[in-house]
Amino acid sequence: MTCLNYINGEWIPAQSGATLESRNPADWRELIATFPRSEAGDVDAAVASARQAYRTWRLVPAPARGEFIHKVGELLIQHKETLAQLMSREMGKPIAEARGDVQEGIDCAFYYAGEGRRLFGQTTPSEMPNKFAMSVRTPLGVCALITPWNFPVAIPCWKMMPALVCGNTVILKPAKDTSTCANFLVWLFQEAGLPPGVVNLVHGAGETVGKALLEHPGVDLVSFTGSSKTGAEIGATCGRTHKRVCLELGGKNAQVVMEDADLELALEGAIWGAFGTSGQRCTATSRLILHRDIKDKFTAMLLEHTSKLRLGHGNDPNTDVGPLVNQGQLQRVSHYLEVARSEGAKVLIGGEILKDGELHHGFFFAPTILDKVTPDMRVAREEIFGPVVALIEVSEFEEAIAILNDTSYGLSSSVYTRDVNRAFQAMRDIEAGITYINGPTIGAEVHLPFGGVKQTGNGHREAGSAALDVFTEWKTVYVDFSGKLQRAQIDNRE
Ligand code: UN1
Repeated sequence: MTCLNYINGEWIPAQSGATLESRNPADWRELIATFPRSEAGDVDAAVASARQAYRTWRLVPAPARGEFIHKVGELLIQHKETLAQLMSREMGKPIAEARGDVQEGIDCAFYYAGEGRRLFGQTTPSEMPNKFAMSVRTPLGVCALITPWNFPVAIPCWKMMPALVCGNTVILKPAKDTSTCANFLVWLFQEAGLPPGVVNLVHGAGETVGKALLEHPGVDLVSFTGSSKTGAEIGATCGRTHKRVCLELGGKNAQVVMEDADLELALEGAIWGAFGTSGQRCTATSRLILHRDIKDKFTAMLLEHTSKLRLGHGNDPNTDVGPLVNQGQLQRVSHYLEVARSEGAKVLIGGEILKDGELHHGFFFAPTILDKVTPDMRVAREEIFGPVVALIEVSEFEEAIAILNDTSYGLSSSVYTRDVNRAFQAMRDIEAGITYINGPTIGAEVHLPFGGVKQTGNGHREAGSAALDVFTEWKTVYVDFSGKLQRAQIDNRE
C-alpha cells in the first residue's frame, strides 16, 4: 500500500519523492505501507492550501460545517471494522481496543457536529444606556495538528473535528508509526465532501515536518499530543513564533486502593489501567498505591491475573496485550527495567522481552509488576509508556494522596474506596486533570474536558466544549444605538 500527502484536495508524493515505511509491530517483516518523507517545501504547499481554503471555509455557516463532520461520523461507522483491523496491524493494539479507538472518533464526530448548532457566545449588559454588548467565537485560521501513534484515529478526531467546526482549516501531521491509519481517516474527510484545502495531510518526521509547521508564519495554532520533553520544545518555539499552542503531554498516573475498597473491582481496574494498550496511554496506570492492610492480598490477586494475560497479535481476538509500537519503545521499556533493578525495585512478574513462538518477530514486553518501589525512584517518577506498574505501600489515606500528587505530571488519577468522605476529599485534593472514583485511570469520554496540570500540559483542555476555547478566539462586539458618543467610565458616572 502507498500512502500520500493530501494537499489542496490532491493525493501527492513528497516533492523529493522520498519515502518512509510503516511496519507491523507484532511481526516487523510485514510492510504495511510506504508514505512520503516530506520536508519544508511540502509544508509550504500545505500551508498555502489551508490559508486559501480558510478564506471561504470560515464563512460556511457553523451548522453546515457540523454536517460535514456528521458525515465523517457516518463514514467512520461504515468503515469501522476495516479501520480497526488496519490499526491493529499497524500499531499492534488488540482488535477490541482498536474498535474502541474508532468508536471514540465516531463519538467525537456526533458531539462536534452538534456543536455546529451551538458555538454559544455571550451577551453582557453594557454600562451605558442604548448600547448592546456581546462576545462571539471566531476561528483562528490554520491549525497544525501533530498527533501520536497510540490513538491513531481518536486523537486526530479530537483535534480535527472541533478545529473544523469552529471554522479553521487544518494540516494533520500524524505519527510515523501510524501513517496508514491517518491516510484512511483523511480519505474519509475527503469522502464527506469537504472542500479542497480544508483538511491537509503531511506525512514525515517530526524533526522536519513538525519543525517546519512550528516555524511557518502561515500557521496560527499548534496542537500537540506527545511527550513532555517534545512538548516543552514545541511550547518554546511557539512562544518565539507567536502561535497559540495546546499541549497534551505525559502522565505518571496512580491508582490508590484503600483497605475498604472492593478488591475485585480494584483488581480489574488496575489490570486494565496498567496493561490496556500495553501501557501506551498517557492515562495509563503506572503506580499502584496500596494500603498496607490489603497490599499482600491485592498483590497476590494481581500476580495471578497478570500471569494469565495472553500476549499476541492485535488481530487475534484472544489477545489481551499486544506488542509495543516499535523497537525504540521496546528499548526504552527494557532500559527502565534495568534502572528499576539497579535502584532496588523487585520484579514480581515480567520484566523481559518476549520472543517465544509467534512473538518472535514482534516488539513484545511482558506485563511487569515492580515491588519495593519508593516514591523517589526513577520508575516511580518518570513516564515509562509500557506495561510496567510500580507498587507503593502506604499506611493512611492522606499519605496515599500526598504520594499520588508527588510527581511533576498531573493527568489522570484513581481512588478505590467505599468511603464517601474519602471520595470527596480525593476529588478536592488530587492534583490532576482527571480523577476517577472506583474506576481505572484510563477511559476518558469525548464530551468531557481532557487534559492535565503541571508538566502534563499548558493549561488547555481538549474534548468536550473546552476544546472550543482552544480553537476559537473571543471577539467582543459593542453596538451603540444611542446615536451619540458615550464615553465609557466617564459619561456613565456623571
Ligand atoms: C492518550 O493516551 O493520549 O482516556 C489518550 C483514555 C483514552 C484517551 C487516551 N480515551 O485512556
